[in-house]
Amino acid sequence: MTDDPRTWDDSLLRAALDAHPDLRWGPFAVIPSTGSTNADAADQVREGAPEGFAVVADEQTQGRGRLDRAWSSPSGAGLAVSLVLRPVVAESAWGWLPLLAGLAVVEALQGLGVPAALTWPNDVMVDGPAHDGGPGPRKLGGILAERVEDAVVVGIGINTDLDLDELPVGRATSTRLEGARVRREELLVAILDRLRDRYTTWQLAGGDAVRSGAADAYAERCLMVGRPVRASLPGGEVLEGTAVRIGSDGALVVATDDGAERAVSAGDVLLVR
Ligand code: BT5
Repeated sequence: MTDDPRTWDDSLLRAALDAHPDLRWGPFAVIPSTGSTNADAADQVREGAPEGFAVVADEQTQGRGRLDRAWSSPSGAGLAVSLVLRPVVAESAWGWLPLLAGLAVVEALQGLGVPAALTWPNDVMVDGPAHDGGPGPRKLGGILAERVEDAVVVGIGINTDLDLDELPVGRATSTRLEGARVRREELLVAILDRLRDRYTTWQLAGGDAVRSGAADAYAERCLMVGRPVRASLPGGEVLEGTAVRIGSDGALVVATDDGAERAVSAGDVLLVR
């Protein structure tokens, strides 16, 4: 075992997995460097990869964010993992998958002492101003869920050991900068543990996130609910109001000044201070 958190340690991963014999994730492909773990997992889906297959990389050279944005994954400084899911519930409910993943990540981080929270749809944040003094909240991680054939690839990126001078954008942060000592191998297993629980309960509820308890759990951890937000909608419209709740379909419900409620199911939403 190595003490250097930037050196991936398979024995730590194995020990963490052994401590959770019911986890039922895997097989795992752990690779030193790749373009994007989501792209790799998508290739594996096309080759018939089973539910639970996971690709983990120490470094990504072409990490992807949502809406064609880039995700920075310098070597050893973050967790980059993509999971293959083949849900058995109706496809109309699959929009919840990235939210379930975000919820599981936040629950795992909170369990490790990191004060993480969500902003809609699935940014993993820490409340408070940016390290450079600009507006927050600070971004610790993100989720990219992509449909590939009859599966969904859920990609999770979390900054663990990035230092101040390595932050890709002013609003970024890392578990280390938040004062927590988190090993990527253990964080991975903690996330897989929470995600298995949320995903199984959701499937047992037929994909109903309200009945499975995920919708309430998500809203409790969402920094936006009850606060003013500005949403940039796909057609170019900008909507301002107060986020009031998460809809049963996973949309963010925004109340505008005239008292009307609009469900935002796509686009970018920011907190307004
Ligand atoms: C996301 O996109 O937040 C989803 C990120 C998903 C990354 C994982 S890593 C494993 C898997 N394989 C992949 O190729 N991707 C997934 P989005 O909400 O679009 O945020 C992207 C924006 O966040 C960028 O435009 C930057 O402003 C900022 N950003 C980029 N890298 C960052 C980082 N490491 N930490 C914080 N912010 C970052």
